[in-house]
Amino acid sequence: MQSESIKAAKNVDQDRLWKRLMSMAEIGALPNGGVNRQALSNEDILARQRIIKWAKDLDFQIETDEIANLFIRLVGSNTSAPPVSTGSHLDSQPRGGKFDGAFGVIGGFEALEAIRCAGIKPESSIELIAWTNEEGGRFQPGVMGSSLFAGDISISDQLDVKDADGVKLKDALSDTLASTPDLLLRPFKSPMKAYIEAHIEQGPILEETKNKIGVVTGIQGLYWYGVEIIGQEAHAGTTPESNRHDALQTAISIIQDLKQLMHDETDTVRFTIGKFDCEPGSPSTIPGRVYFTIDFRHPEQKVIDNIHRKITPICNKHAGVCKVNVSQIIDCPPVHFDEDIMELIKTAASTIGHNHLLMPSGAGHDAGHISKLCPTGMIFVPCKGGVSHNELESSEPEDLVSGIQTLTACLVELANK
Ligand code: HGY
Ligand code: MN
Ligand code: MN
Repeated sequence: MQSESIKAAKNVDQDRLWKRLMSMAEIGALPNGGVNRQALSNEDILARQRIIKWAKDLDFQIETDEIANLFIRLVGSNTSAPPVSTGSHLDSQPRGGKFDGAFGVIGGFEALEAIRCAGIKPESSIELIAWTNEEGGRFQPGVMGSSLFAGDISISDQLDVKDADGVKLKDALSDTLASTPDLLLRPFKSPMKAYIEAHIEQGPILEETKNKIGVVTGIQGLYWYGVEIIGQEAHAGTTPESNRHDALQTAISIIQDLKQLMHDETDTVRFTIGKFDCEPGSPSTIPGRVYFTIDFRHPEQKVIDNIHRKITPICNKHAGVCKVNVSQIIDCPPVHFDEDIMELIKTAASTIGHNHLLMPSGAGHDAGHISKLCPTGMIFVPCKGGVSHNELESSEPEDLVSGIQTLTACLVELANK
């Protein structure tokens, strides 16, 4: 590893990193210590404006694109070479933690500042990206900004998606873009030399094995579906069973059958029904409409395919007098990260003195889509008890800084290669 890479890593400042993370956590702060900073919301806009101000203070170059992904660049000596990139997301779950996504964005920003403080002008530029709508809590699908950037989905299919209040994505998006009027727009799929994302593990393995750094081998397959059941609203007191088109009872039969399908002795399948709407939601009206999401994950494509092909038939089997519509929202096959990038992360961690562990990611990440465009990897750091997507999510400053030291060394090594 070049001395410049290590010199840059040594300039990573733990207090500066922590202060910026806590400053970002003020935006959308919740009473129990978490954040609600959902995609393209006012809180998301404030978060973008805050990091843009920090970037302008350091003369970094800033650009955006038509889904409001944010690009913050430390310009290298060879401005025509594609940048080495890092990034993650600023949007959160409705009751998310301070570190999911924000650590990778603020940590990437710290890497740029540390390189600048070290007086290093890398050969290729080094770029931080804040991807729009990774979580997909407000507007489905998730990993929207990175999948649009990678060309895996088209923006025209997203613009009319509505949130729970009926706000269309295109309206929230135009407000967000209007909040950064002076930024140049760049096209999707702009070239990248390599991409490394830093993220909290969101699981207990690093903490349990007392490792500082997770060298991520890949991401398990992640599939989302939306199931809509249309029955008929009717009076709870006067409608006999034989006349009921009860959307909720149909949903219950479907979900019980899905639970059977997803049952796995090895406890490897991850099956979640996270969003469940039942209308009109009044005690004495028979539910006329139910909408719920299916999130299932597994590391092996053949298991995924076997489950995937059975989901719609199960839903149709229980439809009865109701109408059932099944739509696929996300289909992210398992991802394997670049071997050379993994080797580089291992070398950087060892050289700096952080023990490390090769491990897969149970959570989905923007790096999954970016891995189709360039050599990609991820760096994990421990989080307390592996708790995430929960206000109690927490991580130690010493662990966070170890991850960013490792990231910084990798970015400079790649930029000077
Ligand atoms: O759902 C996920 O895996 C990611 O944390 N959004
Ligand atoms: Mn995340
Ligand atoms: Mn998340």
